[in-house]
Amino acid sequence: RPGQNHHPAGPSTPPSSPPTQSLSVQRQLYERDFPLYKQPVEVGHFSLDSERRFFNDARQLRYYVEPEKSCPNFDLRDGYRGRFVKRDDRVKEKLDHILRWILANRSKLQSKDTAASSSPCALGVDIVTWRGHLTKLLTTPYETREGWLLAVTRMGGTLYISEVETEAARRDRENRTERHEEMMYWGYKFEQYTCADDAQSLPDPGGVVNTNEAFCTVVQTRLAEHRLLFSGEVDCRDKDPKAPSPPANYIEMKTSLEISTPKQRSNFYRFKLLKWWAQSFLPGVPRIVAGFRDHDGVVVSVETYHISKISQLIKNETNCWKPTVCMNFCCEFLSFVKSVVTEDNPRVVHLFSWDPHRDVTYSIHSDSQYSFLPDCSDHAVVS
Ligand code: 0WD
Ligand code: CA
Repeated sequence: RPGQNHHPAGPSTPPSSPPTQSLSVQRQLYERDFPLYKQPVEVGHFSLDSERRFFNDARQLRYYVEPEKSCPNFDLRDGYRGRFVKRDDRVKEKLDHILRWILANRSKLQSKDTAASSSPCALGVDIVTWRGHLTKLLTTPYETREGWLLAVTRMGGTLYISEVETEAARRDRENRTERHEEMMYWGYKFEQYTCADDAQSLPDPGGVVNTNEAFCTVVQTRLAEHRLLFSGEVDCRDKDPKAPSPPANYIEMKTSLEISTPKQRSNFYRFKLLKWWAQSFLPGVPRIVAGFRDHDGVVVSVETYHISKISQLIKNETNCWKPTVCMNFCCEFLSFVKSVVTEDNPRVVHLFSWDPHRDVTYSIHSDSQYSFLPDCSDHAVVS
């Protein structure tokens, strides 16, 4: 392969030299001090209704209601046939909802200095993306099974990052077993058992589960020199009116197989808690409520995990993941992207590609199937 490797933490590249061609994912390269990660600030939110329509408000935000018993016996299979409307996951929405939110809330973004000065960056942020895409970057140094494709376009000085489904992921999606399809429902059903529509009411386990519905927070933060704006789906909030302001009052709901052997416990810490930690740490969601279920989809216990305590929890685990490796890799990837994607053009996509046990590489595409931003002459796309 031509070109050199982008060296993390190496001497900084002079601005005139050509960008490097690849980025290494090896963990030991990222074992250094934790990078600066500013406390994420919620700058807005939006809702998607039962028909996946966008609303610039919090109508889909739900309220957590603690289960009556520590062993609640929730039946997660209930309603799978008959009271379930599943989002069409063949439809790729790319960044469309975030772009709509930005159009409706531009004024909240332009910070005083960018609005007044001649900053080359119109939005005042370097990176716009989904939280889920950043989660994939954080977990990459520890991922051994699934690769990813991330499309990147520079427009108005800001880099937009949108995932492209890999061939392997498409095959997996098209060949899911009936059992797997049903198990994907269980997580949503658990939310229905524990979340109410307002602070005064109770959950309604007899209602319909509709996975088109979503409440998404939009947060701003900074990872080292990278100013980030991203959105992530939030399951519910603390119903106490005295709870802290968002995102500190948000709660992430999860389900997992009950842990009955040391092997299961170790796998849970090494693999599942990594994904849970990365996903909630990014937007500053402080708590996860986990429902542990048996093989028949019955929740046998409920436990709360505080994100700030997870790194302590895993410290005694051998061969475990390190938060600093996750954050340093993500930071280095964003620097790599910035050095590569210099052309400011909504029609140009740099497609970054990674497969387990390989380096990150990229290819360049103009006016291709990968384009995901509206052209200036094409306002219809997001209006
Ligand atoms: O363009 C894309 N490739 C995707 C866009 C893939 C996945 C989601 N989305 C959009 C959807 O609009 C969704 O509402 O992003 C939103 C969620 O974004 P996120 O928070 O950045 O995604 P992530 O952190 O991966 O998932 C958060 C939750 C999931 O909760 P669990 O506990 O399972 O991690 O969002 C839900 C799911 O409840 N979710 C989805 N909902 C609808 N369609 C999808 C999906 N494809 N993926 C995850
Ligand atoms: Ca969840």
